[in-house]
Amino acid sequence: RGSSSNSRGALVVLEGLDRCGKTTQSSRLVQYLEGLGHSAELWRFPDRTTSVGQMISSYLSNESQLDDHTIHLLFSANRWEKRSLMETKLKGGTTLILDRYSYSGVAFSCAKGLGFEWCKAPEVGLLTPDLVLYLDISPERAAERGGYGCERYEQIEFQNKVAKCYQLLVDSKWQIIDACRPMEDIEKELQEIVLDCVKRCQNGEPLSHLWS
Ligand code: FDM
Repeated sequence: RGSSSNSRGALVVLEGLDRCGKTTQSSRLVQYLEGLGHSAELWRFPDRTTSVGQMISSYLSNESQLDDHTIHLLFSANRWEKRSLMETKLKGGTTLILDRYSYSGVAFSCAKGLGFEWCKAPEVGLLTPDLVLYLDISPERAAERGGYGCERYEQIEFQNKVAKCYQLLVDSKWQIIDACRPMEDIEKELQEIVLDCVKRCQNGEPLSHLWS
C-alpha cells in the first residue's frame, strides 16, 4: 500500500501504570487498523511465552525471587529476543502495537532504586518507537478500576514512584493521554494519532534506535 519504496509499518507503544487501560486500548487499535485494511499485530512485553518470559512470569507472580538487576536484564533480554522479528515485521509493512516496552523496563526498575542510566543501558540498540502513547492516570484512580491484583508491583505507593520515573523518559515521540475519560473517547483520540503515525511510516520515515 505504501507510496514509497521505504514504506514500512509503524512501531507504536502504549505505556502507563497498571490498570490504566492500555491492554484494552491496544487490542482495539489493532482491530481498528485491520478494519481499515492495514496489517497490524498486538505484541506485549513481557512476552511470557518464551523461556526468558516464563522466568519473568514466575518472578511477577512471586513464585520466584531474583535480584533487582537480574530481573531487569531478563526483561531487557525478553525484548532483545524479539528484536529481529520486530524489524522484519515492520519492514514487511506490518504495524506493531506494543503493550509496554523499554519505558516500562526503565520506569519499574528505576522506581525500585536502580540507577536511571544503568537501567537504560541494556535497551540501547533496540528499535525506537515512532510513537509512545502514555495513558495518564493516578494510581488511586487506577486502583479503583476493580483494584489491583496480587502481582508484585501492584501497590499504590510503588505505582507513584513508577509514575515519577516515567516522567524522566518523556521525549518528542510521546503523547500524554488523559486516561480518566470514558473509554470510547480515549479510543477515538488514539485512533486519530495512530493513523497519522501509520501514514507517516508508509511514506518512508526511517527507523532509529534507542535512545535517540
Ligand atoms: N515490567 C514490564 C517491568 O518491570 N519491566 C519491563 O521491562 C516490563 C515490560 O511487569 F508491573 C512490569 C510492569 C508490570 C509487570 O506487566 C507485568 P503486565 O503488563 O501486567 O503483563
